[in-house]
Amino acid sequence: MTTEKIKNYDKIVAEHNRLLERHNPPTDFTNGIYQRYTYPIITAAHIPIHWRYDLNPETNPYGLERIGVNAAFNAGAIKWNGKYVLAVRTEGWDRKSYFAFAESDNGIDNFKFWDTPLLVPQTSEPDVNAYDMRLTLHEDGYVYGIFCTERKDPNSPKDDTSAAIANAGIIRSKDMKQWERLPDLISASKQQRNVTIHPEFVDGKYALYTRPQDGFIETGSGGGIGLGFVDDMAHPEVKNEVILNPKTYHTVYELKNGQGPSPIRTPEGWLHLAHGVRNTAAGYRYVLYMFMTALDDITKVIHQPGGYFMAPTDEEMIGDVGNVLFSNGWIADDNGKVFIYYASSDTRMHVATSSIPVLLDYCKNTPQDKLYSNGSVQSVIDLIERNKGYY
Ligand code: M1P
Repeated sequence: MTTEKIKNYDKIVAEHNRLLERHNPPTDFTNGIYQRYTYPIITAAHIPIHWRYDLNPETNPYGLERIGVNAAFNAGAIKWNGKYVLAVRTEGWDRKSYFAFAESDNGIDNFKFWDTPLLVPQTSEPDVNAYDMRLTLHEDGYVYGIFCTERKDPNSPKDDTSAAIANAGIIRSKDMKQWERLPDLISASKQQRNVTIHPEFVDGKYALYTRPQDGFIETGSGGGIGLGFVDDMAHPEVKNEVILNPKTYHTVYELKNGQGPSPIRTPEGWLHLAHGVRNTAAGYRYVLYMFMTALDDITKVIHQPGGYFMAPTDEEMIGDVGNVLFSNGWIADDNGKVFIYYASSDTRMHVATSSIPVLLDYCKNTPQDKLYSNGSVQSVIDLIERNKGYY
């Protein structure tokens, strides 16, 4: 062990420790539905120093950061060995994303990264970019990590250097250390993103939430959040894909939507968290919304509150891709507390907390989107009527 240090080492370490050890109190305000927290839980600056700096003063005499991280966001989540574990989308200065696991004892702060980032086993066609992993413990005993694998479109014109194809890459593990790569998803759609697995078998089959899309960005005729069934995850071909939750004119999911993490089972139905996208003069706006499906028929939406569940506020609106909230991870504890892990503006990770009873109340009793302005006004008038005598 050498005592020689690179330039500014002590300062870099002190700042890093301050971030990692920072207590994250709840914000003063809550709307009753969820509680936000004061600080982002993971940012690019949380990534271990020895993943970024050459710490040998001989080979790094000026103390330069060698492999910089641009953003840490869109994390999958799972409770594992009593810890809150996130699979963080870590995006380097080179724009490539990879997965890095970080864990916390309380799910709110003090997230620490595991020793090394995950080297994902490859198929015969390497992932050019890999991101947005959903982590799901399935009743078959495996933890599935389903992520977006992106590759250049081989059929694009030669001078088009950005046309890409997105599909679902799949890995699974029984110990979260050794991962087996399965073939990529086979589906009727040209592209897929935001795919995750239902945690239970349905009539003996695996069920996958999908998001068929025509183009890399535009979903086109891909009508919303899909659901399809797979006989064997070692041959993941989705059959009978149906649209479970369509994109809809003049809603917060007008342009496109996507399932977030896998749904949570409750006594009254499956709780779903999703993102909805609409277009604006300032670009796309991504918000989170919720819906519920029936326990005895997961193709049936039984409740869908109108509007968004969470939208970007304050600092959350600013980042690499502004005005975006995105979630692909949540954890429900046995006591009913729910940790919602969400990213803002493709830049950083946050947590919000709620509970199963509160989220059920929110889903069941928030008025639906009636799809007309007068319908929205009617919902307000109905509430005013019911409130008479209370104000
Ligand atoms: O930039 C916002 C999000 O865009 C994509 O999501 P979707 O396919 O639903 O539009 C993803 O690239 C996601 O990672 C990103 O956060």
